[in-house]
Amino acid sequence: MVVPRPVLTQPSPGSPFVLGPTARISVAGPGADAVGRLLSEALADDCSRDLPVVAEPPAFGDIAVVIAHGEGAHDDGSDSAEGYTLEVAAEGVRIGAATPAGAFWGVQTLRQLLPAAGDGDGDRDGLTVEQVRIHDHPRYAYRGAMLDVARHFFTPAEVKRFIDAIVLLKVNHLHLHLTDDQGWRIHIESWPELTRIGGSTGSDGSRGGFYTQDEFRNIVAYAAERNVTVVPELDMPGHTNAALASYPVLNPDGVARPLYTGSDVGFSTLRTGDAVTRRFVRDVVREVAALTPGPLLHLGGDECLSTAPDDFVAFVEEAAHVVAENGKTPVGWHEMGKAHGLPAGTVGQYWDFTTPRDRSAEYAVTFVRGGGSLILSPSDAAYLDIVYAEGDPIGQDWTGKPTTLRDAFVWDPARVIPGVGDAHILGVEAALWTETVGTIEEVEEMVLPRLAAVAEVGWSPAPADTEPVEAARDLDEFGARVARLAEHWDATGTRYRRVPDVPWPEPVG
Ligand code: TNX
Repeated sequence: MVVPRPVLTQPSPGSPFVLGPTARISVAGPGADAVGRLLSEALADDCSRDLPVVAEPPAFGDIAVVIAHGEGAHDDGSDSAEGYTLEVAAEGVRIGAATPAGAFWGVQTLRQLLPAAGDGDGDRDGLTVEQVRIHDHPRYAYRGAMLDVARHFFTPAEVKRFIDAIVLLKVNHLHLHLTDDQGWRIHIESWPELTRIGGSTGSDGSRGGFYTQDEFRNIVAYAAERNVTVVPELDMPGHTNAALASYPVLNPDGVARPLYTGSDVGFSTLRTGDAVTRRFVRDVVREVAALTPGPLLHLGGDECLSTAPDDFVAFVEEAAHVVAENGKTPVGWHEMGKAHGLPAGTVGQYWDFTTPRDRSAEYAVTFVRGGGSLILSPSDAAYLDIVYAEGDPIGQDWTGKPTTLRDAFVWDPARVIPGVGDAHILGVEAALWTETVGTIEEVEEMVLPRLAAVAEVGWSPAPADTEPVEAARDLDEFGARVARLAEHWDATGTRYRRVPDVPWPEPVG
């Protein structure tokens, strides 16, 4: 009963494992101690248990976390970077992995197998897990969730809460959409007005805010401890009204724009081809690259309806080279594939529908031709700001129809863009845009449970080539597993939407 569904689950008969009062977490191998401590914290949240972490061999009833070569769960005995094995027996639980990342995902699986029991009023003696042997590793190296902190700002504490929610689903990238028309959210020492002015408000006149560089580093570190890589996005040359309001010189006519709190897109553009704009791009990319240990830096490039087509191509090519010169791999929304002079290896993020329209597939293929790969975020499946149902008070409906749990679940990344299979797909990402989403509770309710579906699409094995995707993804079976997740969401006070198609547990409280 795990989400995402593991590669191999072999239940066996026999007495279950009981998490008894003297249970400990026994750790061995490089990095196991930190993973053990995260497991201990998680069990405190999930089921109000306080397990000590010890660097001693496991005794009867303990949970062992072992990190060593050969534990990485590949069928041929080689190590998968994020793979793990989980063995549950009456004597104890053993999580084996070749890396801390793999062990951490094994921990998430164990959390899901254990019954969650809220604030200590649950049945503490009844924490049992049936015997099972799980072998697991991801289909894609990149499973992402995007949070738009530009439209509505979310504090560092709220972003951490979001990270806590995504890791339970083995999502390993947090894409932060840091800049847009409505706000600039990362402090830039060399251009301080970006946050002083451009960070002062947000969609619907909301509170505004920004991360200092220390706060941003702290978010990155919190994520890294949990095997989540932060992908910062500086969206340009469109979606830049907040920057244009902060510095007159960045505007095509040299006149500062007023701050913007509405929901239109496509109306703003930097003054492309200008020396000051070039310096601006070099400065913001350099500072953000320096704050980012991860390999990817996202330049946006979407919906640049106010930039002349030739200027757009010249601008994104130059900006992407600046990213590469700063040691990062550029990422761009698929429109950036209009440019054929991007640095080799530039990653594209596809956001058109699961059935491509217009020229979106052609633009996406540009990245593959250039030696790069693709992240798939089809907006009719993976845009989690789209309403669940007609008439919802929160969410957008521009895709033409609501995105149900089924829509988020029943699609396959290798069947979206003709000619683009797994060899050219880096992974999948669910995106939460926040024009209409103002609080972290609303964020959670838009994301859960649909993120569980996208996470499973990104982690679990591909359907057989011959199998229609509708047959491969059994919504009833998935819904039963999602219902178990709700126990964890209830126990940790995480909000979710009680969509149809899921046999939800009785509401608590
Ligand atoms: C499209 S798709 C956008 C965002 C909006 C979102 C709303 C893409 C890369 N950009 O600017 O927030 O739709 O659903």
